[in-house]
Amino acid sequence: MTELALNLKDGIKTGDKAGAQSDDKFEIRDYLRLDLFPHFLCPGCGHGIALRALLWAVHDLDIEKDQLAVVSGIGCSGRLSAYIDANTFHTTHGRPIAFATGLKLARPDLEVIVITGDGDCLAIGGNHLIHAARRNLNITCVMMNNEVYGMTGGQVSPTTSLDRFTTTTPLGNQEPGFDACALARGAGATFVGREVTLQTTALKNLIQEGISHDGFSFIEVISDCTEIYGRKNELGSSPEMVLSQKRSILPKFDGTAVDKPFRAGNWETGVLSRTERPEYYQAYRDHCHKMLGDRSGTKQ
Ligand SMILES: Cc1ncc(C[n+]2csc(CCOP(=O)(O)OP(=O)(O)O)c2C)c(N)n1
Ligand code: SF4
Repeated sequence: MTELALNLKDGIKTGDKAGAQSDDKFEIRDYLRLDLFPHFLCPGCGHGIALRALLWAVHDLDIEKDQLAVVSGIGCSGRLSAYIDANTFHTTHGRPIAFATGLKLARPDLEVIVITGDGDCLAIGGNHLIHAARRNLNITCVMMNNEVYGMTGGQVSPTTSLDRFTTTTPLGNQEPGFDACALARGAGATFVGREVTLQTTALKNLIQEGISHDGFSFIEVISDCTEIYGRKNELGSSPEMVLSQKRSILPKFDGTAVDKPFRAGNWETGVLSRTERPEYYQAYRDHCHKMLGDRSGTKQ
């Protein structure tokens, strides 16, 4: 895939490092397509804070815009890629990891980041998540978990907490929610972490570590759908919702939560697991060289 083909949106300046424009001080505006503003997020939506943390991490890692590719699915979370001034792909519902996999294999030089939601990533896209984790390709998946299908009006999702009201659970949800981090870790993700939007600096640092990790990184952002989920469950205003995130953090990760139904009120945060094993692109390349030999065709 050519670089030209990657620059789907107008406005990206090749070789432009936004940090250079602002004396290395992070200015979110340097990374946004301001011509698309005003953005569509509801006031107080946690996804906006998550986007800021992600772009701040990109800034601190000195990733040039033309080296960054952000792939997203469909949802309020999925819509975020459109606002990022880099190579962006707004793909189909549940498929951003599949698109990102093809992109990374074709252009391993790019920093490939997936933005997805709990519905996009764990329901329709669940298969892609587990196989990407198994493969250990060097991409970073940032999943924004607001426990609901926000964009389509608030249907139940795989992470909806027990007894919560959604448009499809009018009497309260009775399905135990998913622990996405446990799933990703079990499937083989070599970097797994979770953070709440209230702790934006910690979230930025976590995303930064995930991007720096050589292998499949899965980061769950505890986000808030204030307008639909919050309103329907009488969870209060946006500040009240983010403050309740903080009360839901467990003081220390002891590994036992994996066996319990995952629900609001027992989140382990920070880096939950980090392991080393061969990264897929490099391992596949080395294997091909071994089997097919170098350019002279000699097997090694
Ligand atoms: C194949 C397909 N099925 C269903 C939809 C409708 N749809 C759009 S977004 C969405 C859910 C998004 O929820 P989530 O990923 O949690 O993102 P959020 O909006 O909460 O950020 C659904 C079901 C679709 N666009 N395509
Ligand atoms: S519907 Fe919910 S998730 Fe979507 S922008 Fe509004 S608050 Fe955010």
